[in-house]
Amino acid sequence: MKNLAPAIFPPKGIGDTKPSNKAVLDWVDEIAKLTQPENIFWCDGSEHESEFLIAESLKQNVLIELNQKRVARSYLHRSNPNDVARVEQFTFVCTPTKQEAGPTNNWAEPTETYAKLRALLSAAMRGRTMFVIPYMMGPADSPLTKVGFEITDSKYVVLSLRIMTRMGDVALKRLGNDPSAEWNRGVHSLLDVNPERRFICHFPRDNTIISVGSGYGGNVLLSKKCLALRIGSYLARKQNWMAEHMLILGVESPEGRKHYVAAAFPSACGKTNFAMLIPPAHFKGWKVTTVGDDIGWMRIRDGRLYAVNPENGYFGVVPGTSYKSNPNAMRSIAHDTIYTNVALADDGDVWWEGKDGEPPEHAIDWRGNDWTPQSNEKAAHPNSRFTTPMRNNPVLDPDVDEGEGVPISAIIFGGRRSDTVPLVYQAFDWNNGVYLGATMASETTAAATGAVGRVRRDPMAMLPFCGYNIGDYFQHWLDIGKQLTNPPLIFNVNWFRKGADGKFLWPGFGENMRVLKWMIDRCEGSGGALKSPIGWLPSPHDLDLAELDVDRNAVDELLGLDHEEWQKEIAAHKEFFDSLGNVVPQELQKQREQLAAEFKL
Ligand code: OXD
Ligand code: MN
Repeated sequence: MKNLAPAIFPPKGIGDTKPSNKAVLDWVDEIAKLTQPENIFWCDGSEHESEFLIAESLKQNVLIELNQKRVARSYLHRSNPNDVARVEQFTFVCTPTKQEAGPTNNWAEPTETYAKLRALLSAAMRGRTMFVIPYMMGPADSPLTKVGFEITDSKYVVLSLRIMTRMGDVALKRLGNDPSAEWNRGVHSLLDVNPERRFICHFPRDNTIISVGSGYGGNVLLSKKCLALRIGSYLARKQNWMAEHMLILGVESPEGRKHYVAAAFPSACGKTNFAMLIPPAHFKGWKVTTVGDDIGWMRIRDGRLYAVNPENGYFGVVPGTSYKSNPNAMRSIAHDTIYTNVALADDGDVWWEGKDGEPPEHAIDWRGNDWTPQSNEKAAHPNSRFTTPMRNNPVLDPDVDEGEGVPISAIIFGGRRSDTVPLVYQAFDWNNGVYLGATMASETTAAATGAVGRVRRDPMAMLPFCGYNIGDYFQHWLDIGKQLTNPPLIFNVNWFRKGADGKFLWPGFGENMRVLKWMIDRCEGSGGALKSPIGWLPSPHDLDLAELDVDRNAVDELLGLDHEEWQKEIAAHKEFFDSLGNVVPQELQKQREQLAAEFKL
């Protein structure tokens, strides 16, 4: 079976950095007794350790060496073909009551689930190495920062977490020796990578995650979706902060005025591209910088929201990434990157659909089979990924390590919608913005297993990631709003609207700067807009469309509201709220009724 490599025995000085916190040591002891590994490897995230683990991974075929002249210090990993995306159907929130997990989560009773998982983990690491990884989410000195430990039997997880988190000594220092300090317990085992024994379980009350049977990043890099979002959102509500599925970017005018915006788009809807946007030539002197590409943690300070990116790297979708679509991502992944499930060209370079240049005449596809441009199969899996350090990003924001976070001027929601939803509009106020986020929808993508292209409601892009009752989550948003004296403006965008010919109406990518600029103008009180039933809409002349090759009719269509489409949309909002039972806050029901009245429903 792929990935199930035997134990490794490191030379002295590697794999022996034991934490001193007694609570951690007791827990590791307990998991080792249960899983019975051949040995325990205490990770410290050092260069030395990483070199050793890469060498072992190459020997055991967990990693494949790439042409180091083309992609320096970079490797390819192939996951089991049955294990290539997040599995929402096998993801559970295990709270004492089903009510606490709410209508959008799979719920499982904690005691029974612990017993089931303990049975699966019993002797699961026999003959293998158990790695203990200390990591930190957030800058070293941030009040938002959290410490986690992940136990895993996968070297791929160790090497990926070294990129994705601040790993090792920094985390141990942050935790200290207090056995009652808050830290997350994560246990991962590949087991036999069998979908029938694949469970991603969260125990928010215990700050614990157990993930078995998968090797795919979103299911096993427990720092990311599991801690930073599911457990994170649960802690955030309790502790009065916000854990959101949001990119964070900085945008600076030629005069040096800088704003930060946070944007929640569902998985594989262009968060990484937007966070690394390069303004078109017409916007000379404008700069966009990245704070984060996937997750934003925000807290209130002086009546404003301040955000940090808890992560240290990017786990991005590869297909479609090119020098045309996202030059900064291409530069980021040109070295020190782990690729998962892309194709391997005969010259040892990586290949994927949508990469610049001609496809290779022959390659090995993501499954390990021969591939040519004539093949019916894709060379790279549609959800193939790069894992790359954020320090590789040429436009990394200088304040990415700022513990206080960056002040957020605007929050943007958005999804993939072929119709109905205009290119951009602004909510009337915070509560109306919360309604807008709560009712957002998107066509599904390959980031999770299941049908692709189906419109589903994905509130705040958190449907798969909210670790508690979604009604309480909406209320938390409303409650945060009450504490803000200087709230961010809230917008909705849709880069994906199509015309009657089925083609995208908007060019997207760098041209999204035009929309971003209008949002910044609105933040500064200068941008024009018309009041519409759904919010403030720009008219074509409010957007800077100079030197853009999009015809006037397309712009009208992009900014237009179709009465019948919106009647259907509002009916779908009602259907969605009804499907949640009676958890939706009154304020949001009121917002919906007002909107329905506007459309004579
Ligand atoms: C991701 C996702 O990997 O949202 O970021 O699925
Ligand atoms: Mn994501």
